[in-house]
Amino acid sequence: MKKIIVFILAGFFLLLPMCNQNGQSLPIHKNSHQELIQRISSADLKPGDIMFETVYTFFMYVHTLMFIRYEESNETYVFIEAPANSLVRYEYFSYEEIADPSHYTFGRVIFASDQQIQNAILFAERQLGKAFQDNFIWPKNFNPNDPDDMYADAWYCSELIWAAYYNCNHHPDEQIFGEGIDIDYNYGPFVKPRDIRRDLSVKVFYFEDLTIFDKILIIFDYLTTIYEWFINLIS
Ligand SMILES: [Ca+2]
Ligand SMILES: [Ca+2]
Repeated sequence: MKKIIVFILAGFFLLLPMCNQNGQSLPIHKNSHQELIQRISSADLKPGDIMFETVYTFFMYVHTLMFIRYEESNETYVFIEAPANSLVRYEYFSYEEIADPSHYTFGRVIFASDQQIQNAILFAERQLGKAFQDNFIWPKNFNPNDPDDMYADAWYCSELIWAAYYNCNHHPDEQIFGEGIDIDYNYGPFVKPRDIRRDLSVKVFYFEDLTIFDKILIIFDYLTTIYEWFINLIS
């Protein structure tokens, strides 16, 4: 056990300098084999991008929202979310709010075509006004019409975003669901915000300089990815 702790701490201190201050060039991230993590401006934000809400004190991603559009008239960024204890709705942010470390982590589904992104947005919009799924141990489901699932037409935050992309091959009017882009990193019955952030289809970027907490999160992700790879190798 001591050796494991020493290894983790050594990895932490060796890898920390690899995170630079401007949010670019983070070769330790699991997505780094695709493209390096970038810092971008709000002008580069695209509809369909995913915003991750973070609680730093617990190093946790607690919420995901889909960016829909920017409203110039009131300088507002419009998102769709399935928030706890509320209906699926639009939510509105200022630049200062999305540039805050609690919100500045974004993901883009890099393998999605413009048509697929449009379908994902349309699917999310069709869920507006639907109920929040407060049962987190109930298996995720992309089909809102599934007669065998009492929570099929209710959503928790990351389930909604995942389903939107998993249904992105068809316009919602076609009522054909599934077999789109699966952005649940580890599959299984649940899709947590972190599962989406870690998925290889999702390129992560930031609006502002990385805080020390983000650096720790990235290093933690890196170490757990190595651990999971090792377990897969020997099992
Ligand atoms: Ca559901
Ligand atoms: Ca999962």
